[in-house]
Amino acid sequence: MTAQRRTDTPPASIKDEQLRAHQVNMRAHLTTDQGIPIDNTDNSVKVGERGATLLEDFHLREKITRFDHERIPERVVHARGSGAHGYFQPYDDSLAEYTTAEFLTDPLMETPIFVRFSTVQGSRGSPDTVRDVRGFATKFYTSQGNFDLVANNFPVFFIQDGIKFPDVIHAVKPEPHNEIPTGASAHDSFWDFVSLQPETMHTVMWLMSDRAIPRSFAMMQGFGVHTFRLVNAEGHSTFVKFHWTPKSGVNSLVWSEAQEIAGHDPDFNRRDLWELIEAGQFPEYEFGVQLIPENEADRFDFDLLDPTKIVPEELVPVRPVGRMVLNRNPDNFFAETEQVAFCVQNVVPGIGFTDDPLMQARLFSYLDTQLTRLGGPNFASIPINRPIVPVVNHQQDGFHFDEVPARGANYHPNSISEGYPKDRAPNGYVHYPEWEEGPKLRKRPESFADHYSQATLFWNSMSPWEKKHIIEAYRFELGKVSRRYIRERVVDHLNHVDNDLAVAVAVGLGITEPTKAVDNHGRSSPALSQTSKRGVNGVKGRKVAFLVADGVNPQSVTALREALGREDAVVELLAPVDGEVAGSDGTKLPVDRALSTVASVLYDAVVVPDGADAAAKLRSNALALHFLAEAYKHAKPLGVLGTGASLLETVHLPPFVNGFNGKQAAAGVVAHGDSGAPNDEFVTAFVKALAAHRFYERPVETVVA
Ligand code: HDE
Repeated sequence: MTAQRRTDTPPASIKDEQLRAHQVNMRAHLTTDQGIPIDNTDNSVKVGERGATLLEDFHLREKITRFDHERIPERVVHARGSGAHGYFQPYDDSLAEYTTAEFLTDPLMETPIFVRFSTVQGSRGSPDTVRDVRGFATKFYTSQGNFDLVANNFPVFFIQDGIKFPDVIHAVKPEPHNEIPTGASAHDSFWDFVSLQPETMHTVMWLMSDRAIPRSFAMMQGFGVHTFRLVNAEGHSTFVKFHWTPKSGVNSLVWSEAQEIAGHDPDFNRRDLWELIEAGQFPEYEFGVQLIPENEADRFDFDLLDPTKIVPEELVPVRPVGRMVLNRNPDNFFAETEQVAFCVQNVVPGIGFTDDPLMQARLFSYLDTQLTRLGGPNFASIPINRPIVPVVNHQQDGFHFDEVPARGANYHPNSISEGYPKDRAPNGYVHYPEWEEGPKLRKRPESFADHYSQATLFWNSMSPWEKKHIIEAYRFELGKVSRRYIRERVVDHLNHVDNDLAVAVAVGLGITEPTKAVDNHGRSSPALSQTSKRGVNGVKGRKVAFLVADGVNPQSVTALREALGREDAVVELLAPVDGEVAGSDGTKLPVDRALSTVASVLYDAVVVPDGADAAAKLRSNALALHFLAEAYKHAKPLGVLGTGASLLETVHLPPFVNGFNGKQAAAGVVAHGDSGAPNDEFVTAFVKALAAHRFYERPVETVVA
């Protein structure tokens, strides 16, 4: 049973209506691009039935030509992405003190948005679940024009100055001689760059953490990274950091699982986003700001203009100011998700830039890249990119110009059109008049020199399981690096972050353990740990596999399935073969999928219902046993009912080797000893375990799966 499909259609926004005006009614007869009705699209025009094809066949030529030119260049980074429509709404008008941006200050205003999530390194067809940064770009179609918040799911970036962007991207992308690897940073050139550019250290810690393998786009944070400005009606500026926090908690996969998913379902995150929205389980994110008065910018031991630094939440709390809901899937991937063009320079009155040198380079790059990618300067009038407010100016002509400007002057000032269109719009955009003076220099500031303290802060803030995963990730990535001296240089840098970390990585790589180079400063920021952000807001959209076979006790299936459905979780019955299984009382239960077509890595939890005959059949089915053991290894909640518990013994899961008696349950293993329908206590405990997501404290080292 899948979760209830959406029956209510979200109300159309102005943006939806604008897009609908471009929709094509396909319930008609075929025509050519010129609108000429087509008689037959299955055969080309030939001389006789078997003779030469004629050049005059304009339909053949047009059809083939259009096909030949279907591809546009993929994005140079963030090529693989998934989009969704939705809306943003501020909670109240409290930001009016800081900004004139209407969409942030009018609580009655629902601003239409389009979001595109992405990976960075891989090409358009690469798998979703690779270890990588995730893009989280939002286009707000505001009453004052488009605001694009082109964010990532990490709050920091690899480099401090945009001039290093081509270098870091060349280093991480597939190597130029053989175009290997796809969707991975585990190769020599990336780590060579990292080892020579220590400003990468902080962001690389995030990359080695589970943040780089999110369970769902609906379960990851988003960060504007740079310090922006909010500017109020008096022209006063306040520094601001932008945050998205998912309402479903921040949850991740584990690495071996992520790798397997890449084979079983390369579209895992894309499918999940699509299905959540189709089922009406709309992903939601809270929008938050960290506000820093300009005169307090110097109170930190880092530079606010340095994009490799966070402002710890303990120093400046994140103030929740609004929420975003994703409630509509695109109608067409190419028209919307592929052609959407985010540009960092798209800001509205009330929002401004700073001198962050990474941001400054981005202000150039995004518009520039669209010129090639979308074939010229008119990309802003592609339907998905159009603002919802009128666009009036003297920009004209060029490839794909699709406006028909009214007759009159095409310059400013003019008198023949009575001066229209006019400048000096009320609340027209004014660049913040920051006072600047100094010599022209190609130089990094001294205040950007500390590359280790915040990497250490991140490390210190991790829970034991997060630290373990980080060590394993470094061992994996550097283990794929063939040049030993690169491995050694990275470990040397890690030794400046934390000696325990460096030693643990060195041991895994079989290289000399470094002796302590510096003292760990001992500071931490609890908000950085995923443990502070997991398991909130129930189990909406979580997928639970029920392993069933002939002889299953239907009572033990139905009650739990209904209870989980009420919580908006998705339940699927998996059996050795497709079709249906016969319950112990003769009831037929439809099977959702045959075990051979799925894998445990595609589910969040596993239930083995009661039923002696079913349990016996599953105990002799390697796919079922592997499914259960693997889910256990990946720290997932397991529910076992009555005789279903016998499967745990068969796969020799550590706490059960001496026989399972219903009381020895390990963390996240919820057992119901009796046959028959599970009681409320079991259901509550299982839902709670599902919401908690994973039980990393479980001993899994000896689990063979
Ligand atoms: Fe980007 N980035 N970037 N980036 N970026 C692009 O623009 C660039 C950076 C981010 O879903 C490109 O339209 C430079 C930080 C996202 O369409 C390109 C620098 C952050 C997306 C580009 C950065 C991002 C992009 C490629 C350093 C997080 C995908 C295609 C100076 C705050 C947007 C395109 C989408 C895409 C340049 C660094 C986020 C080439 C030069 C920092 C989410 O213009």
